[in-house]
Amino acid sequence: MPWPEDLATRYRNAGHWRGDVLSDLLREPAAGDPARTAVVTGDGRYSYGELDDRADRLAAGLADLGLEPGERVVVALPNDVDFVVVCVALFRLGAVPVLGLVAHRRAELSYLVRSSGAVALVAPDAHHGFDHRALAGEVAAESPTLRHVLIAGNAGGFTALADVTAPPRTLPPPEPDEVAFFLLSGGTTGKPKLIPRTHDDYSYQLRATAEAMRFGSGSTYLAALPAGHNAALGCPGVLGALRAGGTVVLAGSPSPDEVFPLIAAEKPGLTTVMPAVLSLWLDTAPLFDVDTSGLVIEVGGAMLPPETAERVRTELGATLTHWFGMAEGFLSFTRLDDPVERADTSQGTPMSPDDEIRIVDDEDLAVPDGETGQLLVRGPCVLRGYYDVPSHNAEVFTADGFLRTGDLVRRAPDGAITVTGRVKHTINRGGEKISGDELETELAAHPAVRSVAVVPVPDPAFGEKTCAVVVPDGDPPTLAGLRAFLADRGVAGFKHPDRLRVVTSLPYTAVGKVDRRALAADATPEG
Ligand code: J2J
Repeated sequence: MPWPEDLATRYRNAGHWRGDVLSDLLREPAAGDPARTAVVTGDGRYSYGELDDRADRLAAGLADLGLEPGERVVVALPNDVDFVVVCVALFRLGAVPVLGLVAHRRAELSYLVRSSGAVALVAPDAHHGFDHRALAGEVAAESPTLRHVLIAGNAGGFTALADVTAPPRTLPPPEPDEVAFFLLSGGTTGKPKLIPRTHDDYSYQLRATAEAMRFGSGSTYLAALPAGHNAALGCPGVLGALRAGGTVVLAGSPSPDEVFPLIAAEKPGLTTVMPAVLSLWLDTAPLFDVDTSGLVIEVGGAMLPPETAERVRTELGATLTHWFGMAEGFLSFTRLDDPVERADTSQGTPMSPDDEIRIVDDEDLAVPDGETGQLLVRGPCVLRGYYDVPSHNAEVFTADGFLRTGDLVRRAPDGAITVTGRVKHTINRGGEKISGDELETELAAHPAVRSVAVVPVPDPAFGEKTCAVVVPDGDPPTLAGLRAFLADRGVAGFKHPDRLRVVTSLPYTAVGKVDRRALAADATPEG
């Protein structure tokens, strides 16, 4: 779904889209200063020269395996150097990464393969004690389009990523307006959809966010969130740091045990977190006694309590910027020079001067500044359609191409946006988005469930957790039973409900839809 020509011309003329392609990542620093450190992990340090060469060899090796430009490859790797090499190699080949998470299980990975028509899957052998190689086998067994399973580490019967290598060769570069990769949506209705991001649009996001965060070749970015998520990938994140010629420190998890020693050793100047992780860092920081005063912390993804923002300054001595972001491409954030109150209470202003926003009521009429309405967005990074779902697109885009975000916001007279809630059926569990429709469909398959609604419940640590409200069919199910059932169906653990409420009937609205608002209002942290 390309942008219409008039808007594309506008974005090019404004200098947003400059014809950059992501296959060029690593190239310049590798040519100018090959020994410079590009990536640091718990296990090692990798130079620009080395990674550039590895990406070239992997791209050639993948071409030899028969992978063609335009073909999709599901990548579900942890934060490790392979993630970077695989992404850049696929960009160079013109193949299209579909970025999953290492937390995804059979249900999610098979869905990503199916919905993208992927021909290959890249996974680790094991991670945090879980056997991802066996998982890859299960996905392959139910995915007829998959021709290759590539395993980072001990491949068993599959192809080892390390063996996919061939002498570097010149490959035709991708076109700037082509899809560079797919991100997974947090969802509005139905199952999460695939978000196409083009070379032009993502390069702009990487450049503009790096400039706003004053991230340059001497800077270090700490990736504590999964690199496959837009927040850690491209704001400026892992790819933006590499584009700028800086250093990326990849933490295997956002756990304080892992992150604080990395901050002490590598002194990153920038990182990204969700509020739940930030609270954990604040609570544990005294145990580590690490100097965090040089750190800029981008926080977003879920509601940030103003007290937490305040603690970032007083307890960490760090600088906070507050973000509203979505993988769909719209970003709004407070700038480094903004007054501190702005960062505590709003998510600042849109990234691009050509981002257009509308804040509307139920009839799609604009609401005045200061009043709450649904946020509609259009702009040089905002997708024009999810992949291959025309009827869904007809619902969630206006006729003139604005995306209905499903988020409720208000705008102050100075233009700053503040998120106040949402109308979409998602649960925001510590920043991880769970599609309510998807989870209800999975739960409804349980034999003891007659009908079910899932709603958020407030949680002090996560912001929100998930409550399943169930009308039983016979003996009611138990929470443990429902969780085990979902695990068996291959649904990722973060989507399993935290609470269960058994009721005799669900409330309905006047038009006959389940009244989730009433259910959510009844929900308490206890259940
Ligand atoms: C409340 N809800 C928020 C905020 C996003 C940077 C930061 C975050 C994301 C992200 C991202 C919020 N307060 N400050 O991609 O680049 C909720 C909204 C939004 C959804 C998008 C980035 N910031 N949200 O969280 O694609 O509901 O992106 O629509 O995962 O997160 O989720 P996602």
